[in-house]
Amino acid sequence: MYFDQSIETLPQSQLRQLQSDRLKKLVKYVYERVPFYKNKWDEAGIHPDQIKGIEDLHRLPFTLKTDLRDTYPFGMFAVPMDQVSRIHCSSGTTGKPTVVGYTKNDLDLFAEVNARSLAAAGAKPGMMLHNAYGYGLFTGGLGLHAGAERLGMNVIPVSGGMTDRQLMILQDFGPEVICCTPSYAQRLTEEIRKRNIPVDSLNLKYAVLGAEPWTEVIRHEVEKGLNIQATNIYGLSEIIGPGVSQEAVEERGTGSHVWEDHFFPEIVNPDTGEVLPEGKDGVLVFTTLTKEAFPVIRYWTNDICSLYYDRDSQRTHIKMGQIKGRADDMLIIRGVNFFHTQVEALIEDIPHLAPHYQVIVSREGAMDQVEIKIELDPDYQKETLPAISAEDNLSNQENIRQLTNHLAKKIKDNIGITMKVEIKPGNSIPRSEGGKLSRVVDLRKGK
Ligand code: DLL
Repeated sequence: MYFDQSIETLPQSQLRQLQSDRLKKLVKYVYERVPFYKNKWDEAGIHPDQIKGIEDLHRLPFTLKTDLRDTYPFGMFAVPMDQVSRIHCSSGTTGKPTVVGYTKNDLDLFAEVNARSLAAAGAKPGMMLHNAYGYGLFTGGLGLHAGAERLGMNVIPVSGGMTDRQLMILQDFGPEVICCTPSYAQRLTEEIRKRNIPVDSLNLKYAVLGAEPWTEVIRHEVEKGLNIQATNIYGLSEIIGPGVSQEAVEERGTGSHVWEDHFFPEIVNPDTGEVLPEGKDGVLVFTTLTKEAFPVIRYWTNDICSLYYDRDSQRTHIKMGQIKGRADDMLIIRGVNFFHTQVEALIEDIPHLAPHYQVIVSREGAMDQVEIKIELDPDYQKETLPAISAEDNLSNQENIRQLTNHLAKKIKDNIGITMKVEIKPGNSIPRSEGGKLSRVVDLRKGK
């Protein structure tokens, strides 16, 4: 379903014109209002008058996370503080956060793009949304909340955590739609199974999952376990929060439409910054075309993915593939680059493993070592492997040994790195407590 059919299906030539008109206004706006841009562009010898349309965007310098840090907390704001209606922060566990601001119009836009996203995910006016994204400085809770209200839904502002209460609400209130991180959807799926809650007793139909990387493996697990259709929502605080792009429910697995009338995406080569063509993997870069309080020009997200036009889709907006990971989370092991999502994707057709895993990186001498700890599928464990322990009978140990070797070989063949694999019993790997789950533990000193 569309929230705004005319804009979501706008012919690409008209979309381009709209983007060009918006960009021309934007470059003047930030040049006059944000000293950071004026200084940087003056230094680079580029003036807003030289930007005649969206095709000139590549001439402008990138904006980096460090630029936002250097101007902490409000140095990148383009309006005086009395015109700022709200502040959010980017997630991040160490150091100072990145602070972002919204005018009244920005909040309106935030609601609109999230309403579009929810509608594309299957939600309809009158449906109830169980919103399990965190409320607070994190943009997830309030962003989807506003979107749901704009669409005409009834929102339950559950926020993250307190799983018992979440399960009670899911059973008693009967929401049709849930939004949360994919790892928390896994957690709920697992709790529902463990507590023998019949999935038919829930009324859920759709899940809108994002804020961390995930693959088809988790989609299959939660779709099956909750009897729903799950789509991807992507966004980041620096651009607006959730609602930068969204997968359409009928096109699951083919990428997420970027709402490019407001957020113009580019994919660039991580080393040279050169703009890459459709379909190539690189760093995702965004320019906000309509934001007032915190506009950003060519913001280097550090997220790695590709962009392409899906000519089979009714929606004309460009699609981005699933995020493989963040460039700064990319592990380089003995000269080979990899993201934890690559390991996750490999267990797709190994039926006895569950997508609960951890990647542990350590250094022995001069060598980096990677260990994958992954859990057995609980059903498999119950039926054929009552316990995995030293006292286990040999055939069980032999099963596990074969499974371990199989996964290690698959990893070596597909990723090109020898990793140690350890298969663990159920419930031994940390679960999401409600928010983003970190699946990589890097024990290397000073990295
Ligand atoms: O995570 C905004 C959000 C909230 C998105 C709710 C979706 C749903 P930040 O905390 O600023 O904002 O973190 C942004 O999270 O640069 C990506 O690395 C990652 N990320 C967000 N969505 C996805 C996704 C929110 N669907 C950072 N897939 C981004 C993979 C994602 N990674």
